[in-house]
Amino acid sequence: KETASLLSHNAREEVKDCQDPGVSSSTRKGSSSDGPILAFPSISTADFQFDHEKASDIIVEKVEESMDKLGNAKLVLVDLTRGSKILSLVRAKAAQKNINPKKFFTFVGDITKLYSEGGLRCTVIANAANWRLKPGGGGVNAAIFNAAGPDLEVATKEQAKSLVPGSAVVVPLPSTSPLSSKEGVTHVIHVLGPNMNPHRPNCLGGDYVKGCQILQKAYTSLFEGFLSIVS
Ligand code: AR6
Repeated sequence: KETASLLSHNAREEVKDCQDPGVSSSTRKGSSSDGPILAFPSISTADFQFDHEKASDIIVEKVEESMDKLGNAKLVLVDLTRGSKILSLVRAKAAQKNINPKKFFTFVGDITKLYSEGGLRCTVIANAANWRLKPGGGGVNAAIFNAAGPDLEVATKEQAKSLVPGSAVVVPLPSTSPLSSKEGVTHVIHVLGPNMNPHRPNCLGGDYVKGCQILQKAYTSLFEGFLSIVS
């Protein structure tokens, strides 16, 4: 309960303190005049132990590549805590590259409660999935499957049985799911990133040449999946 209220507090603070000129108050309230938003976690950088410097370079590079295709849509990188290293790295690198803060920004909060606790309406959210597309396992995967209820598991099975590293699958979320009714989420995109953790399947054993290629492919698939929904 304490963690929940802390997260909620953080999310509200982010809204209140947000210096980012790109996040208009109507975006935060989820006004319909704003374009669709994809909220995504940093793929592979927690349980899968991918290097944060390398991951942040890839996130910024891939975001930059998609900028021209977004139209009025936006991308938001989300993490749970204000002290998130990946969020600070990405913020700094995106600013260096002059990435339009109206189209890409970072947000502190639980990706399953962005609207109810953070006031940010994101119709599409990404999941850092496992290859079996199974619920549980911890991290953002467990949080999203728990919040969405059994509807997400059923809907996921209709789209795919498994994922190869570097790929993504778009899953339309039934309106009966609490994540749809409470948070306004219409689609979940499962993404499988590279794994550097020897205790998880398909570990790359420190091969960052392969790892970076797979993470690049993962973000390309994620952003293409999002664009296929909104275009
Ligand atoms: N809201 C926002 N961000 C979150 C949340 C949340 N509720 N929970 C975690 N994060 P991880 P991976 C952030 O470990 O490294 C799973 O067990 C977290 O701080 O979820 O790709 C799967 O089943 C980090 O920045 O994913 C796979 O087996 C980011 O989400 C494996 O872990 C990703 O952390 C995937 O590992």
